Amino acid sequence: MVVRERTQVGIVGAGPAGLILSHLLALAGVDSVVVEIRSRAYCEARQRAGMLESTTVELLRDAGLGDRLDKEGLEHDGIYLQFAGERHHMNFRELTRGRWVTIYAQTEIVKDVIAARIADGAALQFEVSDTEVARLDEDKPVLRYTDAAGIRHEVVCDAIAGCDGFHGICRPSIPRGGLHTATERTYPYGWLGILAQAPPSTDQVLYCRHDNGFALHSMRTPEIGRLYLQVPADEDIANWPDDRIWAELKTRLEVPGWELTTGPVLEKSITPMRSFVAAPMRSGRLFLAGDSAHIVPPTGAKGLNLAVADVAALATALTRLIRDGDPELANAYSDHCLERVWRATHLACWMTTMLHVNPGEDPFEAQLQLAQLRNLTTSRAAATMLAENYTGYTPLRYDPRTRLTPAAVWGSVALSAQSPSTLKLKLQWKCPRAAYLSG
Ligand code: RFL
Ligand code: PHB
Repeated sequence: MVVRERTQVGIVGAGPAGLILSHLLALAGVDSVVVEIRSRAYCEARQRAGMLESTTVELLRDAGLGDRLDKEGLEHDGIYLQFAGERHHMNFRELTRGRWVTIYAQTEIVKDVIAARIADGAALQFEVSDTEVARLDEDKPVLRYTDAAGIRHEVVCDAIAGCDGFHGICRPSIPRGGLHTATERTYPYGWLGILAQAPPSTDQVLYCRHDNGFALHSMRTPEIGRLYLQVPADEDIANWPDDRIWAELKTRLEVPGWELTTGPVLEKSITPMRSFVAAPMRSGRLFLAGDSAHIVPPTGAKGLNLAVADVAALATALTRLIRDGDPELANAYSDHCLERVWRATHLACWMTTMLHVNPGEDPFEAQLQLAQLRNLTTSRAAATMLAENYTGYTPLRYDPRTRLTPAAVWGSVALSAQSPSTLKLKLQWKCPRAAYLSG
C-alpha cells in the first residue's frame, strides 16, 4: 500500500539545513514534510560544528530559535592564532566594527529546531528508508519514502529541498547533464577530534600551526573541551590511545607559561578533509542546500554557516515561488548561494593549507606558511580580511517580509488551534533585528 500525500516543500534530511529550512518556511506559512534516515536521538547527538558566524546567530535569534543559544552560547571577540611558539589574539569585533563569533554546538541547534518544529506540529519523519525524489523537471515533483512503521509514502510537492548532506540521494538524482560542474579537492590529512571532560584552557578558540601538524583547541561549555589534531588522511583511530592524544596536543599547543588541562575523553573520531562544490545548486524543482551541494574542510568553520546561509536564501525564494507565484529569486538561488560558497571555499582552503603541514613539506613551503601567518598578525589590512570572512561579513539573503504578518498569524493560529507558546514565539518575529540582503 502507498499512502499518497501533498505538501508544498518536501525536505530530505533533518540536519541543520533541512530543519532550519522547514522552520523558516513555516514562519512564512509554507507547509513542508521533512524525512530523515536516522533516529532523532542520533541526529541530536552527532558531534560536528561548534563555531557560528554572527550572521548565523542573528538569523537564529530573529527566527525565534535563540533562547538557549543566548543563554548557553559562548560569545567570543575573535580567535587566537599560534605559530612558531607565539600566540596572537585576532580581535574580530574590533577589526570588523562589531562582528563576533559564538560557540554553540550543532547538536544543540539541532535539538532546539527539532523541539520547535515538533511543538509547531510539524511533519518530521525520522528513521525513514528508501528515500527517492522524482519528476524533478515537472511543477509537481514527488518525494517517496518508507516510514519507520514500514508504510510507503508518495508526497506530491511544489518543490523538493535536498538537505541530505554529502552522501545523500538528492544530488545523485539530478538527471544527467543537470550538474554542470562538480569540483573536488582532497587533502592528505584529516582531523582527529575529541570531546573531553576538561575545562577549556583557552577563553577563545585557538588555531595552531606546529611543525608536527595543526592543532585546534575549541570548547562546548565551560566544562567540556573540543580539541582536534591533524593526522594522516588514512589514520586508524586505534593508533591514538587517549594518552597519546593528550601528549600530542600538549606538544603542539603549549607555550611557556600556559598549560593544557586534560581530562577523560568522552568521544573521539577521525574526519577526512575535502573541498567540493556542485553547480548549479538547482535542477528543475529540486534545490540543493548545505553539505549536499558543497563541502569545505572545517578549518574555516564554514560548513554549518553556509548551510544556514543557503536555507535562509531558499526559504525566501521558495516562499516567493510557491506562495506568491514569483520565480525570480528561485531562478537566482544557485548564483546567489554560489557566490558565498566560493568565498568560503577559498577561505577554508587557504586557512587549511596555511595551518596544516603537508606530508613531505619542504622548508620553502613552511616559510611561506609562516610568512602568511606573520602578515596576518602584523598587518591590520590582512587581519581585517580574515576577520570579515571568518565572521560572515556579507549579510544573508533572507527577506523577513515574507513571514506572515501578525494578522495572518492570528488567522492561522485560529485555524490550526496552535498552542499559546507557539503563538508567543511567532509574534516575536514582527520586528526583525538582523540586517539582510533582499532581492
Ligand atoms: P548534514 O548535517 O550532513 O545533514 C544531512 C542529513 O540528511 C540525512 N540524510 C537523509 N535523510 C533522508 N534520506 C536520505 N537518503 C538521506 N541521506 C542523508 C542525514 O542523516 C543527515 O541527518 O548536512 P547539513 O544539514 O547540510 O549541515 C551541514 C553541517 O552538518 C556541516 O557543514 C558542519 O558540521 C561542518 N562543520 C562546521 N561547520 C561550521 O560552520 N562551523 C564549525 O565549527 C564546523 N566544525 C564541521 C566542524 C564538520 C566537522 N565534521 C565532522 C565533518 C567540525 C567537524 C569535525
Ligand atoms: C569546533 O568548535 O568544533 C570548531 C571550531 C572551529 C573550527 C572547526 C570546529 O574551525
